[in-house]
Amino acid sequence: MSVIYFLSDAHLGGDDESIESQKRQDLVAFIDQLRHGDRLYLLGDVFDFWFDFGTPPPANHGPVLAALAAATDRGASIAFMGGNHDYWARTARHPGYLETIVGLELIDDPHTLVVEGMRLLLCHGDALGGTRGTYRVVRAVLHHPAAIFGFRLLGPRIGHWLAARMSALSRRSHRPEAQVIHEDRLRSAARAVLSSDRYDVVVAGHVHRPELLTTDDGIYLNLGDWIEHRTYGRLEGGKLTLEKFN
Ligand SMILES: [Mn+2]
Repeated sequence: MSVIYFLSDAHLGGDDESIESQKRQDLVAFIDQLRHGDRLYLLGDVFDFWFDFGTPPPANHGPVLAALAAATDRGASIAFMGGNHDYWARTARHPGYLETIVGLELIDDPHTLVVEGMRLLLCHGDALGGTRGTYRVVRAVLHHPAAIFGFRLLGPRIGHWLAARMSALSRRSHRPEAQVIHEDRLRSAARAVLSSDRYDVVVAGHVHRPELLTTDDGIYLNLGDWIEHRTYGRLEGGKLTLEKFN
């Protein structure tokens, strides 16, 4: 029987090599378990930065990309949703590397999935319930075709350098108090979606805190991350679980 998996927030390439090599190795082992007919939903920030410059991707992503390509070759299907760090899988008029070479299917955020009558809302989490304040503007700019076109012109060398600076800045601004606010906000947004009665399940990532919450209105699953927790979602026979890779 085929299984559906959900995973997000590995932030590949975002840490020191000592941490990265273990993250990669575990993720490759996880992907290698996918069988014909299985489906994997990558729900954002799998890469700490992904922008399709139309050139080969950074070499450190090689093992994971090869594992993903091998999985699609043996008949697993893999959907990729961009997060706030790796939204830019398609930066030109034509499909990019992840689609053409790796064989992933690009999906929008949010994405509706219906499995045996179960209605799931899949999202990364940074925009569920609407964006606010400065981030609303930043996200709109970063998703704008003109900005993407301009960034693509910078090329991979300058582009990756800039992205690494931005990523380091955003990491420094993650205070624990702010983290709890983000978690609460996302949970509230998910509960609002569930109470609307249009969905039975909301699956998100982004806040790096694994959580499986069952309410009268449905289920909220947060996938956690692949940095500290190595957690992922699993759906089989109508049963949704939060799993930990070991
Ligand atoms: Mn994120």
